[in-house]
Amino acid sequence: MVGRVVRLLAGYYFVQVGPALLRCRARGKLRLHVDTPYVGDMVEVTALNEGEGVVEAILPRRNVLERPLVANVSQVVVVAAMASPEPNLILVDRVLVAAKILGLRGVVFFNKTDLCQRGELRGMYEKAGYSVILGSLTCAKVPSELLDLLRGQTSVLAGQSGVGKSSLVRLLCPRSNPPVGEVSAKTHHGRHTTRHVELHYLPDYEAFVADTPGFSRLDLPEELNSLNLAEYFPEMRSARERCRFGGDCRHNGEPGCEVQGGLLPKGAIAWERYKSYLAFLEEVRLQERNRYK
Ligand SMILES: Nc1nc2c(ncn2[C@@H]2O[C@H](COP(=O)(O)OP(=O)(O)OP(=O)(O)O)[C@@H](O)[C@H]2O)c(=O)[nH]1
Ligand SMILES: [Mg+2]
Ligand SMILES: [Zn+2]
Repeated sequence: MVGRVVRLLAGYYFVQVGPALLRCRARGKLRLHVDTPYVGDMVEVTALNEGEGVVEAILPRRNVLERPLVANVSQVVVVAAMASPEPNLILVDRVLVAAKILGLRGVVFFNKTDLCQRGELRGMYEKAGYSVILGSLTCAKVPSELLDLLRGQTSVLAGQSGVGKSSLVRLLCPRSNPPVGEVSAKTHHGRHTTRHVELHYLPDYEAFVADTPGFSRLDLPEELNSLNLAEYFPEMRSARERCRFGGDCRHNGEPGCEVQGGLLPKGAIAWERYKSYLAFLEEVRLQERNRYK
């Protein structure tokens, strides 16, 4: 039968097969191959007795996320807080660009609306074509729109430390009990509490969710260059045909640029997003310069 690896622990692979969780060893011949199962892998298993089993084979992977190492991911849910910690929008945009390059759907969840309301953030990301949810987990309820977006998906939660990723997993999956950290009053950062990667199974939604440790920096993917960067900002794509220099326009001061002359003044692109774009453009240009030196 086929199941999904949800956790690696002490040399065992925990495999979800329907409602059952099997504790498995990998078949000897599998271990001799270079490939060992990853969290997220679909695997062929043989059940033994008492919740034990053997992993016989790994089915082909649709994709592999490297950090954290998870196979067969379908979407990234970027979690940010309205306050405590202050939302780092450039970091949100970095994660969205990285997700887009991997072909993953991006969702943005702004948590902690009990502390601060910034309604403009919704429009800013919706214009860019992303699903956006605003909510607060303090009421111990996961926003229903977020539940709808998780349904049937394998989602990786990503974002700064202290924004509420583990709190979300704990509400989604009360039995899993991931560590939830206190936000330090001094730095407004959560303590880095989440370390290993694990898929939490939500049977009611046929969904899997992975928590990840918070981070505050993320390198841009190497596939980016100054000419393809705008393709990963969905709201800028339409400019390509309209800029005077077409696909050669970097949307940064060129004459007849549709981004600066049309989309920005019309409000079709948010200034904050364009600021992220310019910051990434600068970074990518530096990389290009170093590469061709
Ligand atoms: N005010 C408020 N606090 C929240 C909300 N959601 C979570 N918190 C608190 O924020 C703190 C950090 O939450 P965590 O879930 O540990 O954050 P995390 O994103 O998992 O952090 P790392 O594991 O460090 O990456 C905890 O004290 C939570 O109780 C919310 O909606 N409002
Ligand atoms: Mg956490
Ligand atoms: Zn342009």
